[in-house]
Amino acid sequence: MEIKDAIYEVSVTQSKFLINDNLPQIAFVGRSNVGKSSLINFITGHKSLAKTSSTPGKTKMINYFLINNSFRFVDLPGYGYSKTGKTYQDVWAGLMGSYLLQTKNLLNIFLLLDIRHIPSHLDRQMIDFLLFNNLPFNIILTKADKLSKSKINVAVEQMAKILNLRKEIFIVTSSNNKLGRDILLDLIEWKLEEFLK
Ligand SMILES: Nc1nc2c(ncn2[C@@H]2O[C@H](COP(=O)(O)OP(=O)(O)OP(=O)(O)O)[C@@H](O)[C@H]2O)c(=O)[nH]1
Ligand SMILES: [Mg+2]
Repeated sequence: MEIKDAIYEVSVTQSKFLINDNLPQIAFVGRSNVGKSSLINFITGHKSLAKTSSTPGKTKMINYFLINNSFRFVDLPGYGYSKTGKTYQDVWAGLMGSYLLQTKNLLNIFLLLDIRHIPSHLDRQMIDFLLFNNLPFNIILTKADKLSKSKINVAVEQMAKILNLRKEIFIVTSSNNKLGRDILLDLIEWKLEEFLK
């Protein structure tokens, strides 16, 4: 699949404004700073489509991007970062939960984990949430450029074991080294074909 167009559409902070039209959506979730916005820019080939930052908590809203005029990428706020204490956490929990449960044409969720770190309590909660609600997802391991090739394989094995998930649902990526784009695009294409059947 080729990405011809990628356009920023709208940002949403309240669940009543969530987009629920006929177009399928693909969501990117994960803790703050894991690389969601960078991955969206890498996959679409648009350097500054989604705003990135080395300071955690950059993406605070749900951002919708229209791709090829036929589906959407959705950049969700990162979790696990709280500047203002509990309230901020509560806001994302509410909005994130609403998004994941209320979006009808949610084709797939990409849950991002840093390949170097053991999943946090919140990552595990997110995985449990996805499994419990029977939502389709893959785990994207980000920042693979930080590990040597041999260590990447070990990390995938370890993650699968720790999380008790099949190895097949893990996809290794690096936005910096441009790794994993074709696999992701093939998967998205396949999901879109299934949706249109
Ligand atoms: N080494 C390396 N750094 C990366 C990679 N992807 C993202 N980063 C860096 O990680 C930091 C966070 O990236 P973002 O894409 O803004 O992360 P995010 O998940 O969108 O963060 P929030 O919006 O805060 O939830 C930035 O400094 C990026 O440059 C990668 O593949 N390799
Ligand atoms: Mg972001």
